[in-house]
Amino acid sequence: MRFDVLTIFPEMFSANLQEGILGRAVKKGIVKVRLVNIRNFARGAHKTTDDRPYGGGDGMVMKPGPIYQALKSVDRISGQSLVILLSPQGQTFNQKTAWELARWEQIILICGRYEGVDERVRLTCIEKELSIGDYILSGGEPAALVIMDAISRLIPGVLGGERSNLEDSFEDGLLEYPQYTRPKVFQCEEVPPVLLSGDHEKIRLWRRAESLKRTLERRPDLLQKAQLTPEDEVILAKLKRESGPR
Ligand code: 4GX
Repeated sequence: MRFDVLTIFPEMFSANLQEGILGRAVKKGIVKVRLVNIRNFARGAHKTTDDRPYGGGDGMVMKPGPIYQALKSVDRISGQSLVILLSPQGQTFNQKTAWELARWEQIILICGRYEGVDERVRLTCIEKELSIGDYILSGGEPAALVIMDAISRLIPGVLGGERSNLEDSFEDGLLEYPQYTRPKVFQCEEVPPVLLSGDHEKIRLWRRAESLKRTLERRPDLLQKAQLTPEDEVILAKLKRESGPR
């Protein structure tokens, strides 16, 4: 997977691209990230990337020229690259979107600042517009990092000894069960005895029930789309009887 990130703040990416799972994937060369500074494609002595909006009003708008030229400087893998604009007006990014995007060989992410980008960038350059959620960021950079992180985890070889994607929250549409490690007692709270029992089938059932319980309590909306087995339905019916009516 190759990411080309167009930004006026390339320095915002260094720590995230050097540390953790994403950092390791970059070091291994499984994920390649090229940062393109939009300012390098701005003209004039001041190298301005923004300007006042036609029609008046507060704030500034990113000029189309520098973004267009920056995009032209990126060599695209033909038929296998997708240009994405990060913006609150995009389709909301989720795990399903991450799997869809993981199939592309090259993803070009455009990070806007200020009040946004000139509409003609959208019209002529953008193939997909994504939002990472309903809140306002100061720029698309954190959103680009979120998207690169979520996609990279799905590329074969990126998760080494770590747990597989299939075990992860959301991959079966449910929230994760609670995790415990040593010590056995912490702040008077004990580890559930089942986890010390060594009975792997009992542990599996307990964890599944906890996942279903959490999802029912915190994100009942997820249960509509979750992949539930007949065993899950039995557990869920019991949980609903215990908590539900009253
Ligand atoms: N998920 N922002 C982008 C400027 C902007 C506006 C419109 C392009 C078009 C955001 C989000 C987000 C704030 C990043 C506005 N650029 N991006 N910026 N939520 O809030 O992705």
